[in-house]
Amino acid sequence: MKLSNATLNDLPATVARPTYDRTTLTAGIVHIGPGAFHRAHQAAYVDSILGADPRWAISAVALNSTGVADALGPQDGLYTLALLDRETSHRVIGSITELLTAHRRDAVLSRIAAPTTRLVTTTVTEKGYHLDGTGALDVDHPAIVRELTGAEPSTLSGWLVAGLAARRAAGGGTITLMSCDNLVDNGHRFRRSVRDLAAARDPDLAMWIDDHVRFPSTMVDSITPATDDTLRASIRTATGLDDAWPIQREGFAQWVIEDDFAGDRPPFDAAGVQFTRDVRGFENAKLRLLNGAHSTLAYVGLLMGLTTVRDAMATPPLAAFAERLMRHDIAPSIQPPAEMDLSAYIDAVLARFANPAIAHQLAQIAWDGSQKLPYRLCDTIRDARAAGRSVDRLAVPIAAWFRFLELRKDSGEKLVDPRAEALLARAGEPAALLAMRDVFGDLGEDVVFVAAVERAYAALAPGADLAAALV
Ligand code: CS2
Repeated sequence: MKLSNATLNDLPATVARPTYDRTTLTAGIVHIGPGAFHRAHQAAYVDSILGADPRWAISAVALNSTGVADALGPQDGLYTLALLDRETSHRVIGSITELLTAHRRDAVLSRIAAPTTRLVTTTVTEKGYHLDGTGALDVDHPAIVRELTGAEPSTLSGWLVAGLAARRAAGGGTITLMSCDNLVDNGHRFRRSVRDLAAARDPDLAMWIDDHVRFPSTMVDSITPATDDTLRASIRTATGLDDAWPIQREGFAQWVIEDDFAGDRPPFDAAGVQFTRDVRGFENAKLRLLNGAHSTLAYVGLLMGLTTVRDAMATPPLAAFAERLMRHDIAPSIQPPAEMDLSAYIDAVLARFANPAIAHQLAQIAWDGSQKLPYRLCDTIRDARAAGRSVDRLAVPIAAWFRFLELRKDSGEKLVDPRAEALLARAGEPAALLAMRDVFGDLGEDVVFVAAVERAYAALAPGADLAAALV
């Protein structure tokens, strides 16, 4: 039997399920990019508030594939979320009430235009915003070039410009657009990607956006390993039902949102979301400490032949290196919000990484290094240089990334990165990689940093004692 509205009551009592009447829901949120992270994180928060306010259900829009719609459509949008903690618990999430794809252009645009829609959220990963190294819309990107000449929407910015134009024409009123991706100042960056395209295509629309659209920044956090066969099998055992696409994540989740909405906002506070005027301290702590250390474990761990974050944390020289990096090299660059104790935050992140219930693939974290490292490590390195601190340790994950690129080049295994071609062409040449301004900006001209990377790169040579490089 398949999970669906009709079989919800067949679930065992141990599995939590929607306590609200799904037939009374209206879609107040359009979410673009309903991948695993969205379904693990935001959709679960929404599921928690729909009993109190049924106006915030989610219309999920997948721009690049039909996989989610194909899997969840026959299940009425329902799916199971496994929370991997000391004990695993299961919860069926009911907040997605509509599944759209790019094939249904008019339905997507009308959903963005509808007055009942008051929030558009996105998880399209760093590369989905098509920004250049300065944070403006990348007008040289081929997909953006096509959109500038009036082609049908294909990028996030293109869809939103078309959707907001439809909203303006329909008198749909003010709306909030909220990025839930791991970018510094994600609200500001999201605004650039949408507004720059609108300004080039239709200056009146750009002015309408200034008056009607807010772009709050957010910090999102929950470790979400990709769905695998082990999960599928355990879900069948726990629920007694077939679920075409269950999701897993750690028990911990955090969501901090800048309180800058156009009109009313979902009552997320009741579900543990923090609204704040200043989200920057939270974003920096999370991106630099958690994601920066994650990428470090990924690249160094893969060089050491390890597979998961859990294994990396069980490898003393690497776990100790990640901790030193966080405490001595990254933490000094962060001004935490008053309520945050950075040392306790680091302890908690390290404990989460070591969670024995989670097999989080290092190879998954290693994807898209060219898009992630600028936020995760390069900003920290820039701050350390400006403050006169050593960057020797911070150079190690960068050098490990360079060695990882060589591994991929030599093995022929696919390098998952939108800049794969340029990266593979430069693999083996640290100076050429450091000259990529879209990744390193002016850091590539900083002789102290370049020398530190070259030393770390030599220490991480194939066959070298890698533990010795982790000082
Ligand atoms: C990870 C993140 O895949 C990655 O690059 O670092 O997805 C990380 O698990 C999340 O940001 C945690 O909130």
